[in-house]
Amino acid sequence: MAKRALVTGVTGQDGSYLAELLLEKGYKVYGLRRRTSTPITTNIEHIKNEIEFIDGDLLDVSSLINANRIAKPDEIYNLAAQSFVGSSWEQPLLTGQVTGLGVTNMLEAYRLTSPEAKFYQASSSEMFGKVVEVPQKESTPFYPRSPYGVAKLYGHWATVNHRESYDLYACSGILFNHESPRRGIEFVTRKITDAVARIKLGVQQELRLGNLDAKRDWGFAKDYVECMWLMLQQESGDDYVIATGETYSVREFCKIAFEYVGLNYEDYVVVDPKFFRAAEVDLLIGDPQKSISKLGWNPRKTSFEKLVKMMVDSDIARIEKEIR
Ligand code: NDP
Ligand code: GDR
Repeated sequence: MAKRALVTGVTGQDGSYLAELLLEKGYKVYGLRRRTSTPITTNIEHIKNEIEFIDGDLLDVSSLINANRIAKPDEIYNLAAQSFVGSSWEQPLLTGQVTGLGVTNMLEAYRLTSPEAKFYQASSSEMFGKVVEVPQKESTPFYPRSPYGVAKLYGHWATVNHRESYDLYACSGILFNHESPRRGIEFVTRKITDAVARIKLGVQQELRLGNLDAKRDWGFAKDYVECMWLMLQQESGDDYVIATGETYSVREFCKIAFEYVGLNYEDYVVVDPKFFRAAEVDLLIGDPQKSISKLGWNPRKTSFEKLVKMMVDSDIARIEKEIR
């Protein structure tokens, strides 16, 4: 019998790579999808006929119970969230409801409907926020610096608490930034590679960014979804930091991306205070030791430079088609 997985956030970057991975492994994949007036399914266009979609929203617990009843999942991956840190200051309540309380809605639907399933919660390195310890690991104290980070921390503890209260197999994956050609255009990496492509092709003149000195531990999303799956193949649920163990600044990302197409970032990047954050996370660098030793995961499959180049190549190909 094929295993059954329920994936929320299936239209997003991670949801699309995870759905691909699960389909490759022979799973029957159910994707929770919100109703929108103009659906954008670019990330899953190539596999949309293989996914069974169920309409639902993290804010509507009855839709989540319904999704569990239809999917009868062996594994549940809760990837849905208001995931953009920048927007979380503009929509703090929505972020709290979706990214925070939405997790409890999912956990309750899971507990009441499919308690035998294994549950994955998409937690975040943003929960570490202010630098307390370097590198950050599972035992590092949390100090979130945005409404998003605060909401994710609630979701993390809700997951741990459900595991401990009801003896459920629930995992919290504390994932550091991971990127890909499918990354949302508002995130800094994709904003940079999209701009590099447009500037190279002569359809954009400059790139306006905020804090160039912020440092992130950036990995490749396709490698990271493997870890989500691995977490649900163990004997019991646990929490894991997923990271590469390397950190680079936004400035370094720009330098490599522009240099790759023969340009100097200093000629095009303009610092615009409009993109500064009310509170910044200056430095993230994760310690992936536990995921290496317990899950057998390889954090160095895709190098930083390879990731940057892959994203630039993909944006150049896309924009060439657009302007042709
Ligand atoms: P995306 O922003 O690409 O995807 C978010 C997904 O959530 C989309 O499918 C979106 O649907 C869905 N969604 C948003 N609101 C709701 C809602 N109210 N009900 C149901 N679905 C909703 O995120 P990523 O793929 O990058 O990230 C996946 C998860 O991992 C997120 O929870 C994110 O916070 C977390 N995370 C991500 C990291 C990263 O570096 N990428 C690192 C650490 C954690 P729609 O298409 O309709 O908007
Ligand atoms: P982040 O990703 O906040 O780390 O959250 P983002 O790419 O938005 O920002 C990374 C860093 O770049 C700086 N920055 C800018 N950011 C954006 N978006 N736009 C700019 O113009 C810009 N200029 C500089 C930011 O200040 C920040 O320091 C991502 C999301 O995927 C979360 O959902 C996830 O939980 C975390 O990664 C881990």
